Amino acid sequence: MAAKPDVISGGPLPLNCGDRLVERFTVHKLPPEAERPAFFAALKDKVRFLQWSGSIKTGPEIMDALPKLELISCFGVGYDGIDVPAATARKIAVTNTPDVLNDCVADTAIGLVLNIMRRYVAADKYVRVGDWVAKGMQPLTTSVHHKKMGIVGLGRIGKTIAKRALGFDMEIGYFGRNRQAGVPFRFFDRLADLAAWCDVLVVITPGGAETKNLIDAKILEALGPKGYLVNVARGSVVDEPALIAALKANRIAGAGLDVFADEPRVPAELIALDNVVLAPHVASATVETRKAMGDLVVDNLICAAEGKPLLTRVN
Ligand code: NAP
Ligand code: 8YV
Repeated sequence: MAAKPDVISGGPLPLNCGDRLVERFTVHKLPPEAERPAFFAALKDKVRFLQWSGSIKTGPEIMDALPKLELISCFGVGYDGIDVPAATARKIAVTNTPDVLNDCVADTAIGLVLNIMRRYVAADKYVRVGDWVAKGMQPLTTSVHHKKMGIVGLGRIGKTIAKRALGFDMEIGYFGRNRQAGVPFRFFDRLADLAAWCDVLVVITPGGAETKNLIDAKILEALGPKGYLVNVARGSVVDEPALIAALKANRIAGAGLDVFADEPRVPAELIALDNVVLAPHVASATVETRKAMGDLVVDNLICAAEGKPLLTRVN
């Protein structure tokens, strides 16, 4: 029987996806940073594949340390940690896990919209700590239905969020670098105009240098004291200190956040605020979706090992 191809694993795969990997590959677990030069040197003549995460910072050093590298198979649709031009220049393919997570991420975005505008997390706490008895009714909240949702990045997930928002009779506008074909929603070519127009701004662009601090103090000012921000994209897309300042001064009404600038560390100032709802980067984190993502990571590796076309190549 032919030897199994070698793969470096950048982290555990969910559910039984790791078993599927081990069945077909000899798996080498990525060690802590300090041990990596020796680890890569020992494997440089045989490793062609990485089972990876798009958040692992992966530049030319790693690629050059593994000269036989053919594929970086990332878990997650976002791959902002990977230097894709450097990979392309070395004829290394990069794959991700698009589409299989659209529904879950959209569900989470809507969950955050509902939670921050209707204050359901606060309502739960209100009952538990006895405020209902002690103080009477919880203060009134803000309706979601028939409000205006601004979507920053109307891609695969953005369109899925829009579909759900239509179920709440919301009006939808969007911003991106391009007008999207075949959508009935209003396109804004200036992000500040979208922020000023909408009641809730939902951010779902890729991360990375191009979108860094796209949501800055000016955009938050345009969103205004009655506007809400929901970020399910990447922490880097929002200027976090500017967001904290705006929330503290009630210059925006509130924020629902699944992603942060320095995960898993969330600034204490943000945690202390009661006009935010926080989640630990769980938008795609269901058994069903994580299994589909893990399977896609393994399927891309199997395709590469068998010389077949990759399923979800990004370069
Ligand atoms: P996608 O289909 O590629 O959509 C991305 C959208 O962002 C496109 O509409 C694109 O439109 C827009 N965009 C790209 N660069 C932009 C820029 N510089 N300025 C403004 N708009 C820009 O990607 P997707 O599958 O929907 O995923 C989007 C992102 O969501 C991922 O990359 C990931 O970072 C994040 N995500 C987060 C979670 C989570 O757990 N919280 C889960 C999944 C995904 P134009 O090209 O027209 O600009
Ligand atoms: C994952 C994500 O939580 O797909 C993405 O881009 O951010 C999430 O689905 C993440 O990739 C897991 O590490």
